[in-house]
Amino acid sequence: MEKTFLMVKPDGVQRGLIGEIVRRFEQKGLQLVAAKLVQVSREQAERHYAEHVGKPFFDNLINFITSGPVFAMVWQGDQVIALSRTMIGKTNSLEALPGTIRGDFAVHTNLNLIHGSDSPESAEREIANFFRPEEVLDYSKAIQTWI
Ligand code: FUP
Repeated sequence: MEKTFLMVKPDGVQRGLIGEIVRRFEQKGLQLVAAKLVQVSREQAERHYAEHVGKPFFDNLINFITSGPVFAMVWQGDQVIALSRTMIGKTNSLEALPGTIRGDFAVHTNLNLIHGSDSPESAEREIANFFRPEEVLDYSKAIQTWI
């Protein structure tokens, strides 16, 4: 079963949107296998956003993601990486459609509420940057057989 790393960013935590965001993924039928509130360090943030080093928005991005707690999660499900990115919506706020998390709640591209891994390789790297292996649980849901 595929896993992805999802993170409610500091703006989502400040705005009290953790519950709303978790609700959407639960309702969809995805499985939460790890979660915790984290104050991200600069080193951890720079590892997370390594692909953006040198870009004009990099410093702002690191300052933002370390500005307050984030809610880090691992979700599991069939094609969960693509599915969760569809539910999150486009990075550019003007392209994030209503019905998506960003489309419904975010106005700015840089205050866009939530991060989701974009490939299995990113998911593995990002999960390892936030969770020890034993924090990611393996459990079955009775309900899983008929969703
Ligand atoms: P996403 O995968 O949708 O979170 O987007 P990216 O990994 O491409 O970008 C990570 C973060 O960098 C975004 F959430 C916001 C920030 N960013 C900008 O501020 N400006 C840009 O042009 C692109 C990204």
